[in-house]
Amino acid sequence: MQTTFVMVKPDGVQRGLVGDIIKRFEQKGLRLVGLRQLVPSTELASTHYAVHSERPFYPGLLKFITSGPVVAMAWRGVDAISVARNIIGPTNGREAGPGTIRGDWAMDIGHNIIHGSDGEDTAEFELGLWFPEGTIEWTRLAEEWVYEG
Ligand code: DAT
Ligand code: MG
Repeated sequence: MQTTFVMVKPDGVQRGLVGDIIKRFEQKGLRLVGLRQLVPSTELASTHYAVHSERPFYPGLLKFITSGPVVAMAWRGVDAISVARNIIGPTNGREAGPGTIRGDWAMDIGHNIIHGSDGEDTAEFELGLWFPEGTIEWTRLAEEWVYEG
């Protein structure tokens, strides 16, 4: 079991996609273990994206992420990190395939609707950053039907 960090970015919130996005993760069989809406501070956004701090798009990325409310989520499941990345699709919405969130709803690289952790270390770092009080422990009974044995 892994827990991954997923965030609907300001464009996804403004475009009214939060419900449809949650539905995709929920119906896939992942378990929602954290959910909060907030307008990220520059400090939070810059820590989250620190790995990109030297990139030319970084100032614009920070301005975008702090421009309005985001919806931060924690999703748990077997291989949840790669499963979530597959649901999300590649960075550039124009290149993302149909059926993925970015493929269905995004037309740009920056305005690409959603973020998902890209590995175990980043997931741990991002979950600690956005959910400092931790995630929710609960049993989703449907997992008896989602997973075999
Ligand atoms: P991903 O979000 O698919 O993990 P990433 O980690 O490489 O992509 O980049 C983080 C975010 O930065 C990405 O979602 C959008 C923005 N970004 C990346 N490359 C960009 C570029 N060439 N121009 C503008 N924004 C970019
Ligand atoms: Mg990334």
